[in-house]
Amino acid sequence: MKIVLTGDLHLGCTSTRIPEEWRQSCRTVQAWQSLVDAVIEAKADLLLLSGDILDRRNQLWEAMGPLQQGIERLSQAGVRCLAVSGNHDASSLPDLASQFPEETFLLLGKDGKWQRETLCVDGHPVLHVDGWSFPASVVRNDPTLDYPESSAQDGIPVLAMVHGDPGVPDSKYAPLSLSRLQSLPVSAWLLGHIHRSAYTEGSPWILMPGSPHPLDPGEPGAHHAWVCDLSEGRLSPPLPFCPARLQYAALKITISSEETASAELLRNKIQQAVEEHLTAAMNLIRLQLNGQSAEIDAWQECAENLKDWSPENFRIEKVEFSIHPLLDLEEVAKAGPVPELLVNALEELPQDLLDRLNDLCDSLNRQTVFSGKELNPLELSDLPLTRLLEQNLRKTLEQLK
Ligand SMILES: [Mn+2]
Repeated sequence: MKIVLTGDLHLGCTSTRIPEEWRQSCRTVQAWQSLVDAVIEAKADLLLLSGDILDRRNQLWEAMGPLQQGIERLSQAGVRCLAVSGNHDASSLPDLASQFPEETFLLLGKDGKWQRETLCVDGHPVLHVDGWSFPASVVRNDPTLDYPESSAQDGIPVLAMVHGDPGVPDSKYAPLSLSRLQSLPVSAWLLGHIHRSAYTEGSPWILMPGSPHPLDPGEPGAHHAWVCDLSEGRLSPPLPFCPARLQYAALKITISSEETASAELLRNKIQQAVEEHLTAAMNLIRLQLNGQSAEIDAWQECAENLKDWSPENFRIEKVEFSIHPLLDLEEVAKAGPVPELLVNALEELPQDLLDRLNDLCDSLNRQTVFSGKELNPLELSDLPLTRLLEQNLRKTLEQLK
């Protein structure tokens, strides 16, 4: 049995900051239609949807039609859908589910009560799917606290689905704990809510599928659905399935001081980096240009021209220009006590300033918005303030020269 797993489609939304000519292909409704095609093509048996299928804020009624049509197409191809609702579709998904027979589309765990559906092949039970749905858009308790552990023990694999916020105990979107999830008697967990995917190996394995299509530059990297196999009573670990056509990406290009400023050279460097690192059909790039050069103005103009460049598979969304004038710091330091102080500060920021910046990092890392989102903790070099300081020090030194 082949099972496709996904969630957080947010049907009704369109990816932000994209060029007009990409708009049509960057609608989540379009991504859903591509996913339905891929599921049918792969001859999957089951599609599991882990909540926030519909977006509460965007084009809800326009999204309903394509969702219904997709479910019908899947049903005609013999693919059944099982879903749970999330904070965005706590009220809209039950409405949708009521329009379909349970053999076509089943919403599990309505009203916040765990529900089990047992799937059979040739009349024999092969898989239990347990699910819990958001009863309202805010849920402050961990839904797995009511998970009925006693019903699980009959040797048949159990795949459990729940939408929620792992590692954020005070979340208003169903706080979950990975260690509690792993302690429960199931074979695998399909979660939803966080748009960046995360896979935790083990028994049970835990999959946060991430959104199958990225929505804004805050969701960089590859996005896709997942697929796993059930054979001989075992669920295989999930693998990527149906890659998103769009990817938000950051790219760093370094200019060396020997290179003469040239639009063609810059474009070649970018093209090469895209070929090496980016695989999506459409890549929206935040470019960082680094290095030192005697031709700052010329490079600046080359960077400026990038916004009129429209290659087939990528666009430059934004350029962070960090090419600095060639500066002999040793020479500059000799000019007097103030330049010396500034050169020293550029090489190593004064300790009291570093301490204060580190405190700022710490306090940002303690905010719940960072913890539990599987983001790496912020470091000093991530702070725009640190970069700004360095840039300003450089500027001052350039003027002193
Ligand atoms: Mn959510």
